[in-house]
Amino acid sequence: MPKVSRWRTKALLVALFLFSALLLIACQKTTSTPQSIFGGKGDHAREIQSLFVPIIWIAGVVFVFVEGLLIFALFRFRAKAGQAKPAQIHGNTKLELVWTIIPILLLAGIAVPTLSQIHKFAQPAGPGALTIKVTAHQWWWQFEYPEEKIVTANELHIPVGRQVNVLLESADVIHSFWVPQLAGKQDVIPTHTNRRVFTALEVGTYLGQCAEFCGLSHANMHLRVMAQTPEDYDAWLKAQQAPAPAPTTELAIQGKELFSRSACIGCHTVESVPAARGKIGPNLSHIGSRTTIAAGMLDNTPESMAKWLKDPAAVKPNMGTMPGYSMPNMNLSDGQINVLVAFLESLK
Ligand code: HEC
Ligand SMILES: [Cu+2]
Repeated sequence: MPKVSRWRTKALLVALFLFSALLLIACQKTTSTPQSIFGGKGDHAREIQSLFVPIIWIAGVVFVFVEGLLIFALFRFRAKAGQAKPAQIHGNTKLELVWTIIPILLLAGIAVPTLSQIHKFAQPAGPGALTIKVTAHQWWWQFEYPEEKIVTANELHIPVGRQVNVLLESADVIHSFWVPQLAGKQDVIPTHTNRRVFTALEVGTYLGQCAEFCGLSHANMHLRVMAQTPEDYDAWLKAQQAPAPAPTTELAIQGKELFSRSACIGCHTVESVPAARGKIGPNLSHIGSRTTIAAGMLDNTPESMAKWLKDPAAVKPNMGTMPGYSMPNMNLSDGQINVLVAFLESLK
């Protein structure tokens, strides 16, 4: 084979490989992509999709048309050996008008619905909305329900069909609140309250993620939204408002005793322990009722709770970069961890 055509074959193979890789990425099932923006289960996410789909079609048609013309011209009008200089053309008013007016129409067609959506979603929540104050921390989320008087972390419970009015604040740097299946991204900025108003339309657990790089454990700053039927939500709310049941097992009783006189209370609030009113870490009043710990990094099991207490930085890297704000390694013995885990898991 001549050198040039061998090189061409290789280039073609590489291009084919990249193209099929791209194509195959699209073959994932939506169940394995819980953070997909498609097939949204919230009003805001659906509205975004209803904008995205027509725009991607318009952009796709323009792309294929323009690239097609380009490739056609490249081959059709290629200079040939011995060819005379072709005719030189300067300006064509008709053509220029056409290729100015068509993009104006296309862009206007995109801008009008986009701007009206932006306006619509900037509106304050309607009456009867559930207000939740979200405070983003490096690297976890606090959820405060001011009217219901509860504080929890990392797992946001909301009733389906009721508008939620999420007020976003940051305790440190810029974060971004994003639950793709429910609503679009919203930046969370220190010293400023942002708002994201949306309604979950179907019962389910929706994964979210901080979407603005906020430090070295940014990728470990997950959240979950549990959209529940109004009845299930009310039951959850009642349980959160009530004090956690007093520990009954010997281990858990010892754990409560140890917790009450440890540094834990300087950083964590537990309603049933009067001395524990710390605000630096997540509120642990009902930590036993959460499905995950450490902002969604671990399932909430006694084993993973023990792992966390043994060395938080081994679970969530770079915790130690902010002494006083992140959970330190408390150098606990296995016995101490054992009783603390029993106590924490009893806080249903
Ligand atoms: C200097 C403050 C500080 C101290 C002391 C501290 N913690 Fe923490 N703790 C935190 C912070 C901050 C987090 C959140 C870390 C993250 O997820 O990024 C946390 C997270 C946790 C979590 C996971 C909570 C959740 O919602 O995922 C548990 C459980 C916990 N701490 C228990 C304890 C116990 C028990 C002690 C005492 C032995 C203790 N902490 C001492 C600051 C502290
Ligand atoms: Cu982040």
